Amino acid sequence: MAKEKLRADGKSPHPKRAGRKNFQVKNTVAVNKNIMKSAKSGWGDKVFALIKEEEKRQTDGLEMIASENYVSKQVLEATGSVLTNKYAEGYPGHRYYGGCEVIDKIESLAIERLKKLFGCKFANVQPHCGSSANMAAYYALIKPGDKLLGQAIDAGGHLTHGAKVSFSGQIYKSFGYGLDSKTGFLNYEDIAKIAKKVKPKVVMCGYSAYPRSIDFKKFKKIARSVNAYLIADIAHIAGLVATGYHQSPIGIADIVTSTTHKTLRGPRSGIIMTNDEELAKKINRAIFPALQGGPLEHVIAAKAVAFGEALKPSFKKYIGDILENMKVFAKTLMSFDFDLVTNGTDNHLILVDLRSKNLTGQEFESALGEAGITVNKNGIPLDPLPPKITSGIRVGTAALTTRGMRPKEMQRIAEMFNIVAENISNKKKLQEIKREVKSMTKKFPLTR
Ligand code: DSN
Repeated sequence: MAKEKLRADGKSPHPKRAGRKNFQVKNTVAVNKNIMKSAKSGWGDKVFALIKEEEKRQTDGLEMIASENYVSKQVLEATGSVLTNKYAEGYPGHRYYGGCEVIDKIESLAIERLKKLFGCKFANVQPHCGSSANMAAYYALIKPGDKLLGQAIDAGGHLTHGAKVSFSGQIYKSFGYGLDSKTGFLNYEDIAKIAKKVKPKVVMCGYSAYPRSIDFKKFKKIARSVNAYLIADIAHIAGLVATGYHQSPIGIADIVTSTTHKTLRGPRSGIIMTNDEELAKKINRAIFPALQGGPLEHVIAAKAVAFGEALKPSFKKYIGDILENMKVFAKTLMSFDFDLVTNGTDNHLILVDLRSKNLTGQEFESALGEAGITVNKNGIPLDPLPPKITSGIRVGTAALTTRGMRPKEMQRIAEMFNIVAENISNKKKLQEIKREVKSMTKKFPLTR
């Protein structure tokens, strides 16, 4: 029975056993202990069968979404641990529930490691995600109706930086700055002019789809010139900042927010940092009790593990490898006449402008998907097409670098992109590439 192949609905394919449940969850501790083991054990739960299916998808394909990565086994285990059972509203030493003595040690460890990693004085590790980190940063600094200036979403900004469909564009009076229409780079003089006109209370910098470095000092000057606070959202470049491959906003921006699952290679979550003690208190109150209830201590434990991994010298090498891989990938793609926004990249991602290839982002994302390569369609600056179609794609190298892929593979993958672009409707060719992708990924297993 244990070895019997299961259907996705968790029922046995054996006709006599088909109606029966394959297992009963006797205790949740056993379930949480090792979810991947459970998925493989043949217990038959429908969810575990689907998790297994997703694991296979992640293993067999080339993951090139710039905001994704593969976490270590230890991060995965902490995320799936018994800590999910515990309520711990409050902060270490000041909880509203009993039995938090171990949880306190775990959360304190996460805070200490995070402070060491980024060299900051105060850190909050409770935000459930990047959006809640940004929400708490605003809550700590401004009131509903105050003015917020962030990068427009169609210029690479994030929803929470003031987009009208987000709370940030509805609760606050939001204004957007764009990119230089000729170069695609940030134009600090233009941003300063907009800030002078708008007079925001908060300037937000840091982006989801910007392939170049950010000068936080210039942003600070702009913010201070209009008496505004500066928030830096380093969600994408956190790993680069932590290892010195990108200027750090710590000590420059008033508040720094981030996710932990992109180049930082931790669990799906958020963090907030500052060097200002008064702001730190406001941030803590914003997260709890204002915006969140019980912290996800299993995820906080996984963050502590990931921060520990990021403090090791091998993580610095890893980030260097991501950047080298991206340089090679971008150069090879350009040799096939793909246009890149800003003509290149300083970080882990590129934005490909597909107009010269006569393709939309949607078409290329879908064809690459058929070939086993996952990317996301992405608007380019001043994109004439709507967000569901777009004229571009965003591509990153963080996840493939985690698998151990290096410039040789990057070159071949860029060639595959070209083959897919030239054979967009040729199903046979796309299947051929998919087979090649599968054999390439076999050489770079996920369990490390
Ligand atoms: N949605 C994320 C990204 O893909 O960049 C940003 O939070």
